[in-house]
Amino acid sequence: MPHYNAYDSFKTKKSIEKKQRAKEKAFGKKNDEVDDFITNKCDNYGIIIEVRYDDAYVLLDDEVILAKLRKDINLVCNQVIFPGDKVVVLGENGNYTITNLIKRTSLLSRTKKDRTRKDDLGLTKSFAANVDLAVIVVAAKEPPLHPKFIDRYLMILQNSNIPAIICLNKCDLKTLEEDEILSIYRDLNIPVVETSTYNNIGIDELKTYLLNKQAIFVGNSGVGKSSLTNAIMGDDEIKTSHVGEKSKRGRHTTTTSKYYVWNDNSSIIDTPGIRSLDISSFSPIEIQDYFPELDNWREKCKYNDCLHFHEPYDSCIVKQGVASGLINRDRFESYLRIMSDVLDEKNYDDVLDEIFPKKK
Ligand SMILES: Nc1nc2c(ncn2[C@@H]2O[C@H](COP(=O)(O)OP(=O)(O)OP(=O)(O)O)[C@@H](O)[C@H]2O)c(=O)[nH]1
Ligand SMILES: [Mg+2]
Ligand SMILES: [Zn+2]
Repeated sequence: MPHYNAYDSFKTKKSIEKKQRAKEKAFGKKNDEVDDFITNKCDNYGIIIEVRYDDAYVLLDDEVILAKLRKDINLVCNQVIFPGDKVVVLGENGNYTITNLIKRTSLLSRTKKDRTRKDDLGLTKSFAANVDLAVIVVAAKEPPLHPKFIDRYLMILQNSNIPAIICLNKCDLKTLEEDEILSIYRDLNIPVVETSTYNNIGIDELKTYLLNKQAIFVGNSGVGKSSLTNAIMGDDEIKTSHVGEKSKRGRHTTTTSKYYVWNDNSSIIDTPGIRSLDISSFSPIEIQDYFPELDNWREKCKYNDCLHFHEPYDSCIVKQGVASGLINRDRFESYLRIMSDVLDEKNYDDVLDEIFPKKK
């Protein structure tokens, strides 16, 4: 049993609130003091490559420099700026300061949940800014392909107005089973590229999607995001999570997001495998907007605010559609999982049992 200490929790909550207030101070529109940190436009800017605790690597005029955050911001660097951010930098000879942040077009975040706490305080952590295209990387096998990861990413990305494509890596291990799963997404008009970094399959096709974009690779640990980044960069500079036969130094799993330029105007942000995405801002009723295949069904449910969750089977046409096989079961299962997270209820299995009663 994890130890639960109410005082600790109170302290954490206070410190989170304090950080949140500081953040609002840094970014909130109403605050005049530091409002000038975010600027609308500047022609001479650097791009954040990697952020550490209290400084960041910045790509400035073809050179990589290390810079600190302006003192009056009063927050650590990795709470304020993220790879892909455009910043104004002042200084020279190894002494550089990030004075301004150019207004972002997008910001991707995940929730870092502390599961040992009963109150389950969700801390939001961002990992990339100004993304034009997201590549949801999945593997045919190792780890196994499951729609639930793809669906969550699609939701977050669509909500942030970031176009997404799916890259099925390790296609050298693909079987019919994976083809069936991928067809769900092809039917939804989401581009799917199949790659193998081992056999150099699909890399050129993937590049056509990435050209002239600031792209991000997202997906679970071990699917091959860093291997793909290597394949596109054309070198072996990035460590991948392969356990070397001789060295046995362990997995080189990526721990922080990092920005790579592979062509004049094209870049990739390689990210660590992320499990929990921040879906706390979604309301239960809007979840189904991200499952367009439910569109023609949901309006026929008895209640017009039907969540297809607690409502009785007889009143819910969506549940009946899943039972008859006309709505894909895997996708509906992902919908239920997301719904149970948003509602903070863990009983989505009961809903599946209701649709597919177990034979006695
Ligand atoms: N069979 C096969 N294995 C691959 C392929 N591409 C990468 N791998 C292997 O998959 C493992 C994980 O690759 P990484 O590139 O480190 O995966 P990652 O997504 O960056 O993982 P994290 O950094 O932990 O998020 C390594 O052992 C690679 O050699 C492929 O096309 N086919
Ligand atoms: Mg990696
Ligand atoms: Zn319904």
